[in-house]
Amino acid sequence: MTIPELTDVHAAWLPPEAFRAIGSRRTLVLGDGALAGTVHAEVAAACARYGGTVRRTGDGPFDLVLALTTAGPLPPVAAAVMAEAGPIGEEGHVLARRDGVTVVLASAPAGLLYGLFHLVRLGEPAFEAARQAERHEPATRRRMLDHWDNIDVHPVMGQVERGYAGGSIFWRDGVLRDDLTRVRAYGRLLAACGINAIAINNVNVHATEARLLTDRLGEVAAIAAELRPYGIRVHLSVTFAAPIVLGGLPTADPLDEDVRRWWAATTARVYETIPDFGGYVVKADSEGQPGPFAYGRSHADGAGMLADALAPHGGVVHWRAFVYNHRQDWRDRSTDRARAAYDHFAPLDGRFGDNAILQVKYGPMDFQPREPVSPVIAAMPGTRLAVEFQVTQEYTGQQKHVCYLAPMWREVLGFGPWGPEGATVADVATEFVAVSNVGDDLYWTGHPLAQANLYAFGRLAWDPRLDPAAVLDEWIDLTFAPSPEPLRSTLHTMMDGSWRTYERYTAPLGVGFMVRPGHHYGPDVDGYEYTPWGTYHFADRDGVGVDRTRATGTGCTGQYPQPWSDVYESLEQCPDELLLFFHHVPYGHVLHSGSTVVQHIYDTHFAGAEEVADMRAHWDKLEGLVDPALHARVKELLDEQLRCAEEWRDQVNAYFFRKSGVPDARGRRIP
Ligand code: GCW
Repeated sequence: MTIPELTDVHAAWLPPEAFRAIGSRRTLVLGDGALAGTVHAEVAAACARYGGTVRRTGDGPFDLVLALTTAGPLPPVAAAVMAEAGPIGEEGHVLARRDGVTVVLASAPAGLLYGLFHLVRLGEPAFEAARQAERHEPATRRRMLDHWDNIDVHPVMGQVERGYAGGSIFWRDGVLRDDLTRVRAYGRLLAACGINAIAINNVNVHATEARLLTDRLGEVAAIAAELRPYGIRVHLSVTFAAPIVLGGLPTADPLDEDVRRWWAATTARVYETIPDFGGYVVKADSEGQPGPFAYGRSHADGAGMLADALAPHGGVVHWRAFVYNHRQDWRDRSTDRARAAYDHFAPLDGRFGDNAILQVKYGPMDFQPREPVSPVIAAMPGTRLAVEFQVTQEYTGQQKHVCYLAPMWREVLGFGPWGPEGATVADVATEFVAVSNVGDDLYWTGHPLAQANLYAFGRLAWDPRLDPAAVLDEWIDLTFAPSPEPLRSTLHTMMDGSWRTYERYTAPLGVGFMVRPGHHYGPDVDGYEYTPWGTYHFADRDGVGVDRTRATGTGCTGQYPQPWSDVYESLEQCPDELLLFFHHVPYGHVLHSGSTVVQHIYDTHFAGAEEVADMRAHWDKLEGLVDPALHARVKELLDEQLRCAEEWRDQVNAYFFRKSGVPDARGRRIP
């Protein structure tokens, strides 16, 4: 196998330098099969560069042994580690160092691959002090990315819906790319942060892309072939109307026998072509996509039909819970979009089969920089849940702004406790999914620093307890290896708090949106206020916020388990950062912080824009320490981030000053 080694900026968190420690050692790779072959090829490529050696049999001396426990006979040092380690899960590995040899053991090939990348992350220290056997296992079986790529260029959305990094890495000019080297390199990057599944096309399935399921299946197979050596399975977004649009049937009713037969036969053909195919992703009855409601059927019926078609082949269906009325009347104060997913899905708990996974966005609205956790996550103990995050920065600066999202995701994953067992989101989720942020851009993600979000998502999906600040340092150390000071600490300072900075200069106190309609970039406080989309802030001359209480509002607080149901209901207990998500309050309302709502708005907006100016000043100091083209790209983007943050600051502050008539207590200029 050839390793798609990309150099410099293309290499993201796997630059050649990251392999120096391994590549300068004497290594034994023991084990058969394709993924063990990948491990061998990776080590061989590193050795070719750094002077080490790699063998697949024979006696030592070795500095590193990477072995499958089934490969036997193991060298004595590895056998000793194995005796100590006990059983190892399918994707896990055990790492130890004794008698001057570093040993990585796995019971299955994927574990060996993840063990290799663990060594890459550790670098030189993996070959220094002795180590007791440490076991590393992923928290969940599937760690998945959803691409919103189209084959064709959509007139409004472009080729990648909500994509900010150029065109698709899979398709170009309406056909599969001839050269899929970058797809292989992408798989390599993903494996190195723990991802093992991707859905390759948009959940809004248009006519051309629908055909990936049938006559264009060969393209899916070609992509799967590139990703397979890195342990990644391919999934496909399908349209619920496929039996009609592809099969020529008069209906897509999930209880209709012909429809069920069509899905069974079509799915069987998919598995004949791609035996390790992962399964389907479905957005149904959402934002205009077809679904079971048209036939008077439930979403459990719809998901069940696809789960049944996939079950004989070991596949799964990811069924999205993002179902709400996007044509609501803004005058109707009783309809609350935040309630919709719970209202639709909680009553169906227990009705999704074992291979149906309900995919729930982390918040009840839509990927805002600050939302409470979706109440669906706590409400469906009898259902397998995937929590969906958005790595692509639709609402968080569109990869023009530095916004390191892992601290937000970590808060969501650790949210709780609720119930007698004190559960958290990470405890109840079966898996984690995120919308990808890559495209054919030179740096993969448009903003070079946005690579950190992709990396961090993979790492948190592997281990939701990781500290986002430590993950950030890992990413910096790999990407900018050997990351000398002041590069390392400056990047850390710029990025670690950047999500909170973004929150400060955009919509205040959890109220959300206030973005320009359609493309969602930049401020427009009333942009969505009188629209059918269900995303309102209800500001008037006296106050702002959405009353979602049981006492006087939409009752959304009642969807939460205790203690959160009461915490959110109570004006006194509701955390400041979510105040306007749950309550409508006067501008003079005093927050826990001691500030009034309106003064908080002014203060945070001035502070947020200032923090961006600081970020830019930090970056200027790194000139000469990073690749000049990369430096220039980030510098240009920071100029835009500052321009945009000032625009947000001035629009939001002016809006609330004009509504409330309350001057800034510190007398700063509000336009
Ligand atoms: O956030 C919204 C986006 C849509 C997207 C939708 C979804 C793919 O604005 O572009 O459609 O969410 O998650 O389905």
